[in-house]
Amino acid sequence: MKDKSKQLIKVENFLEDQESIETQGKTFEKIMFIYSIAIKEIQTKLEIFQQEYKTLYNYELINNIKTRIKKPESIIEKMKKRQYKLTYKEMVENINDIAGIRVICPLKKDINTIINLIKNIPNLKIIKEKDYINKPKESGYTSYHLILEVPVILSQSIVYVKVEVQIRTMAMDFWATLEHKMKYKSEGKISKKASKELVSYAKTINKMDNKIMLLNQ
Ligand code: 0O2
Repeated sequence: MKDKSKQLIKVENFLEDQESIETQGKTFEKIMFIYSIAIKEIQTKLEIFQQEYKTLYNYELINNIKTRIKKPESIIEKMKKRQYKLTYKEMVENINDIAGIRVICPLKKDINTIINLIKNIPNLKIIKEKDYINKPKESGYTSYHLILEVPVILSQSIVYVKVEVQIRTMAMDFWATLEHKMKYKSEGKISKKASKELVSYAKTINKMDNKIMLLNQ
């Protein structure tokens, strides 16, 4: 039976309308607490799929699951870049990857299996999908992104928050991790020559992913 006493709310309504994010006080802690529960919920479900495939089907569907909450400095930087007002309301409405989960799998075909498993989790809403596998980013970046709306069940209310899930193969992850490090070290400015090389390595990795998948079949 449904618990009708629980109020359904979006995380936006949990906040003082115009409070500034830069103070990073109690409100920040409260919001991040809710995001961290949403991460735990999805992480647990993914770990169950991972174990299920291993135990029942003797198949390694997922190698690794990584989670993170975006650092306040990175949130503020992203908001400034996009010219949002630095309020919590703007933050939760517009920044989709405050809570992030990365799922790494062995083969390209596993990505679709994982997407379907996530889509079939009850009570989750998919609010955005980005297929950077069929349409890689200009940088060469490949991955599949799902932005989920996750209900976080608290004692007095159910709060909906967004979680970004990035799904990619080990090879894609190898490229993305190194490229991210290179960009981070050079504060986002890498030479044209290096960018071109990175795009070509991404293409090589994609070819390798396709070949390895065929080899496995
Ligand atoms: P970090 O450090 O990983 O958190 P949106 O508001 O969702 O429409 P957004 O957030 O720009 O737009 O989404 P996008 O570009 O689809 O995905 C953002 C995240 O994807 C990034 O988060 C990276 O994790 C990853 N990503 C996107 N493009 C690249 C890329 O070219 N190289 C690498 N290595 N990763 C990429 P952050 O906040 O940039 O970084």
